[in-house]
Amino acid sequence: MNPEIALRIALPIGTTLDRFIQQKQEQFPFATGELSQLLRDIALASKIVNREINRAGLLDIVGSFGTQNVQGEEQKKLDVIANVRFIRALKNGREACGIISEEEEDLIDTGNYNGKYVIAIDPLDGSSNIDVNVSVGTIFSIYRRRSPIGTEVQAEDLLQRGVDQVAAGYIIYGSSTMLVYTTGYGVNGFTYEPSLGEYILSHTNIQMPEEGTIYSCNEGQYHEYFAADRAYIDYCREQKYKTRYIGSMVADFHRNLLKGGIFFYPATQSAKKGKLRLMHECNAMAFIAEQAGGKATDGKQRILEITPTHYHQRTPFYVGSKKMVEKVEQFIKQFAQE
Ligand code: AHM
Ligand code: MG
Repeated sequence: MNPEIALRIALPIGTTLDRFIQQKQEQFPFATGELSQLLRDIALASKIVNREINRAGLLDIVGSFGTQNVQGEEQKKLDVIANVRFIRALKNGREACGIISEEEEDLIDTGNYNGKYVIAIDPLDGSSNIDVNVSVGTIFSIYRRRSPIGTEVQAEDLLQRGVDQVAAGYIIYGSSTMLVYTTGYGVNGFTYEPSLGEYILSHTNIQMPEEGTIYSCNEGQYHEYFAADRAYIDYCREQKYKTRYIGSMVADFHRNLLKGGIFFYPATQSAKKGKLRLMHECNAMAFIAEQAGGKATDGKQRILEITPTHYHQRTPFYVGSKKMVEKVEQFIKQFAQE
């Protein structure tokens, strides 16, 4: 037999995401399967979005949709497509009673009053990169609802702190497509195998290096940043760290998660709360970072302990290797005292 074929047959395909979720569920005696189903619904929607992204150049789906989202930002056609796909999958899956999306102003009542969970989602993060074939992502957080099962979803169901997430994850549509998630018991990554239509376990129990040499921020904003952030950037330059900034947080975060590094989007002179959304973007990344041994703060406070007051709340965000985040916090503390 051709040795290459023999090798291919000999190698097992590996654990599929479905099988992995099922195995994990079996470890919890009282788990009833709803959370597992929810994760499967998200994975299914991501496969459809992945297909659309892969064909983006061939279809008339690059460019602007001609509308703005709730933050007044231009919506790309793929933003709208991804939003529809995820919301539809979550509604049809029947496990989520409410959803907040970065693309929608209000809380979406799915009508699934018996659903135990609520979701915060950024359906397509970094979408300004889509027209130029650069990686984009989806970010999601899952919470247990607070209002009684069988009733309408309430704002209080969503306005929970990040520490209350029961699961969070992201999908990176990159050189390969990966789904990375945590349920609070470590972080695992699955790579999409397009010919099988399956996510296969490829990165088990991901650990973020404690220290790193990559810093990711929009350095073009240097003069817009406050003194502490500028001083930290100066420090990174002195250390001869590598600067890497894709402009898609999921991609920047994913690289730093695997290689070690820090991503930050601080407050600026004109945007005192920064740009990134606590509920749709930062909480999920903070949960994953902490589960992988990393750290996430707004410069002063742990991201996961911030109590949100509105769905589209923004926050300065520093996330990555523990020691790097601690270093930037030192600068922030020092400059606050001066
Ligand atoms: P988006 O959700 O509208 O795509 O914005 C979030 C993105 C992040 O992925 C990325 O890190 C950041 O915006 C880039 O912003 P900037 O161009 O200001 O550096
Ligand atoms: Mg976003």
